[in-house]
Amino acid sequence: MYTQSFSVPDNAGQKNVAAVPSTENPELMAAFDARIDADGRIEPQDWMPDAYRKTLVRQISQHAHSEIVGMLPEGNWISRAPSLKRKAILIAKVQDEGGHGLYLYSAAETLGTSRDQMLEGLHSGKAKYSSIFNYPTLNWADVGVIGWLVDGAAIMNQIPLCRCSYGPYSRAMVRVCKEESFHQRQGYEALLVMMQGTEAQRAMVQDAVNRLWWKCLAMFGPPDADSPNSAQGMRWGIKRISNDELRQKFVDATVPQAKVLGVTLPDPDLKWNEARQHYDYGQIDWQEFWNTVEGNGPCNKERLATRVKAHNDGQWVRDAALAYTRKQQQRAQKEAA
Ligand code: BYC
Repeated sequence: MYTQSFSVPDNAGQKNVAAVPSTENPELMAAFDARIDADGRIEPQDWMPDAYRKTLVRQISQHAHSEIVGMLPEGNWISRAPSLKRKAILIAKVQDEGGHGLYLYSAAETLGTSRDQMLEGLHSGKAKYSSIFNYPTLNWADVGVIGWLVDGAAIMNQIPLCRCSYGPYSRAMVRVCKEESFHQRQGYEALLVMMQGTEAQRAMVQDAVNRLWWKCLAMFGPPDADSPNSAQGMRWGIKRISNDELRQKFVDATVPQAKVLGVTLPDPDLKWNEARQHYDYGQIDWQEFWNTVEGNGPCNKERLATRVKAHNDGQWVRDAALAYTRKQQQRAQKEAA
């Protein structure tokens, strides 16, 4: 449904933002700007302005946190999956999300920020993670809808990141997108099966779509006009397509999928606009979005408490691994002496 071939022009969005005036070394800055303008890649050993480094650490670590916290709403359903097949698929998917978090933390570490610093940001509530994971998963159809719509929105946003100017992030995203594509398909297939089932199953699917549709549209971030980071992110080739353009692409791709599935998207204003060659859609509740991003959504506290507990419960594993490494080093030193 979404593929790696999703086409992104080389310099989409970069042209209309001037380079930031900088107090950094002008020669290094000029070389950096020239590489960005030529759509080159920046690697960890390359010089980069502090603000570029900070933006990347912010975005990549938040992305990593989203993958890790994103394991929780679906993880809740592993023990209640309706069949062995669905359980095996769900375990594999949730495990993939954990893997995505690890690649992304590793990519962010190449920028000089430690995993401990990033986790401290998450656990103290300072760092953000995707708003979508602060809503409950009330029935089995939610798991299918997360695959279809949440992973679908994630792929739409993440395929352009495979062309991000920072090498380690862009390379991590290639594998992440391939796996997200499987996640999206498994969710859609699970829903297709439910829609061919009983009236009660069809009602569950519709209920899940009704609850999650608007939250998925908000995943793309605030409207372009209210997005403080977009212009600079585009200029630096981190973001390639704006929040609103990606949201529109997602709506356009999803409407025909909803028709095939036989569900209604809960938006009376959703209709094809012949002049724009896009679907028009209604107003997103941005106040509700910001309230959730600021920590006051229905599950924010529960999600963070679960993550902090898992981290604390795993302390003995980290202690044991460090003790083992120390023992190995001491043995090597003794042998060398
Ligand atoms: N939720 O200026 P803007 C997944 C924040 S996980 C929370 O537009 P930017 C999956 C934003 O951070 C998918 N916060 O920012 C896993 C910024 O605050 P700060 C996660 C949001 O960075 C498991 C402020 O609002 N994907 O796929 O230019 C199971 C202003 O926004 C959100 C990624 O993380 C939000 N929805 O653009 C299933 C992709 N939106 O940082 C699936 C990588 C915005 O200034 N990230 N904010 O304090 C990105 O592409 C960009 O960071 C965003 C935001 C498009 C999200």
